[in-house]
Amino acid sequence: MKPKCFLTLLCLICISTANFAASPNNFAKTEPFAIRTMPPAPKFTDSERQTELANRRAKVVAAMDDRSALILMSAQPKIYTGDVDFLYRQENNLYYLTNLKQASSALVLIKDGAAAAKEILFLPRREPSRETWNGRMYSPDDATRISGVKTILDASELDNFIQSIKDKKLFSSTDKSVSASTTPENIYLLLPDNERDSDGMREFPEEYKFSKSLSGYEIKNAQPIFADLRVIKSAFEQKLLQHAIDITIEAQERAMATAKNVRFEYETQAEIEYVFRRRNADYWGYPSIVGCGENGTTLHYVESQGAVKPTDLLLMDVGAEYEHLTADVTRTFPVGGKFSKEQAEIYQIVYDAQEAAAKTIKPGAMYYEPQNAARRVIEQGLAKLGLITGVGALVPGTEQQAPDGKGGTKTVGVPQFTLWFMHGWGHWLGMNVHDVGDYSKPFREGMVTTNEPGIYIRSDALDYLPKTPEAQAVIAKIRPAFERYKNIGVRIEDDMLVTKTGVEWMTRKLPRSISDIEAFMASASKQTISNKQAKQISPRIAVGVFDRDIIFTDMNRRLYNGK
Ligand SMILES: [Mn+2]
Repeated sequence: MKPKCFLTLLCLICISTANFAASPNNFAKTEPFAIRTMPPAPKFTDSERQTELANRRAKVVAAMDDRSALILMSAQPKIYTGDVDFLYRQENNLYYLTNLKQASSALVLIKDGAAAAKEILFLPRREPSRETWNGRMYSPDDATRISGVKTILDASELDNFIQSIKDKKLFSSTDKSVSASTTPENIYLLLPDNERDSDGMREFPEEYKFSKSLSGYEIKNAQPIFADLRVIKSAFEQKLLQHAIDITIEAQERAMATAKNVRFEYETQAEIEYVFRRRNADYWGYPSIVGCGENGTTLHYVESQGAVKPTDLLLMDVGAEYEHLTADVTRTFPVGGKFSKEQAEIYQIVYDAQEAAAKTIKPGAMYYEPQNAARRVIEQGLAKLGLITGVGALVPGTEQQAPDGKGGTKTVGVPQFTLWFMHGWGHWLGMNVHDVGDYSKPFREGMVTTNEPGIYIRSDALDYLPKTPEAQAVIAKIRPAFERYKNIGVRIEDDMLVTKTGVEWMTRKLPRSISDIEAFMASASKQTISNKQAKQISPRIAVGVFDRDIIFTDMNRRLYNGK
């Protein structure tokens, strides 16, 4: 080690030791500031995976009524354009119970009073013509080895099964090898469960149509069963999710370190998604948000066409997806390596809000507790900077009288702080970026939530306030601060695992405090970007995806199948 390097390192250690006292999750305690190659993917044996999946299926069955059947259909391919599809993604709950990515498949669980439920997997038969075009399909043995489901029927039997349900007859496969001993009374399907999907056409149109074609059954929505299970992450899932988060941390660090050489946002997006692909993520869990300067004030900005300027903050809200589990991590950092006074003032409020929220999370606490803690800190901070007229101040014109619970009335309305912090504090994280789970139940060990306060000083925000004297008076009061902080957008988002006693920051390795970010930028931007790969690379079980019979002409069929 050269003396100069050693001095630099010593300085960094001093900085990091000082920071550590203030921030228990400081990443610099044990590691130098550099872009790290994160650990390799977790590995599971066939038996570990089968046991995990069998446990999940057993829990689903335990939650079902007796004499009922659950039918899970694979996701439909989604059209990108013409005969080109988007990348295929399996329906989450089918994947949750089988880890199978094959299209045109279905899983049926039948609970008929017997000790063990019947599990039937309907799987399309391997076909040389299809494999030639789209790659290898699972054999029944592959499917059993991956999922642990032992009864595999050809997907063509699914029609018979559906017909037997419609006719209320006992199901028997064509070769009589599989048959049901009873007919179910209730059918569980994935059905719409919120106001954004009231006609069922957003996510589960086939299931919804099927449910309408059945009579004489009680049709039950399987979603609450899955939501209750998926909201708690097993040790197996925690390892996979941690890997998705680790890939995302590596990507964020690379993006921060390369920012000084970047001219446009799409280049930073490319640095991030390069790491996703290189670390064999499935994909992103949601389109990458990379916004510089005022673009950072648009919550879901995905165009990435703006210039990256050294005097601006760059906001990156990105998440790699690995084995159907997605990270969701936001960092906002100064492109030039140093926060300006105004940027730092806004950033510190958001940071403090995050810290305050995290301290309230523990088993038994309610979701509104961190939400309220974060809001309180942000409201106080905005009042101090003069961006709102005071704590508790309302947007003029939104005031209403509401019962105060003591026989009188009180004034309620839209709080002024929501001009600058207009989204929720966090959400469940898992197979969906905004994952399933009931927000009205207390925190339990194994839940994973994001912690993502933000402040966005949008340049047109004041234009939409009412043109009343009251509103104009508020605008006049906050305008000087508004002019000072205009176009600054800051979000900090971390992924938090609820533990027995509190919370674990799954994203703790990624620099987050102002001093850590500045030290990281100073150190990592001098580094040559390493293309060192993790020691262990992790290719995964491949499966060809097909559904488009349009390309399988008669000639193909005769060529490959001889008929
Ligand atoms: Mn989020």
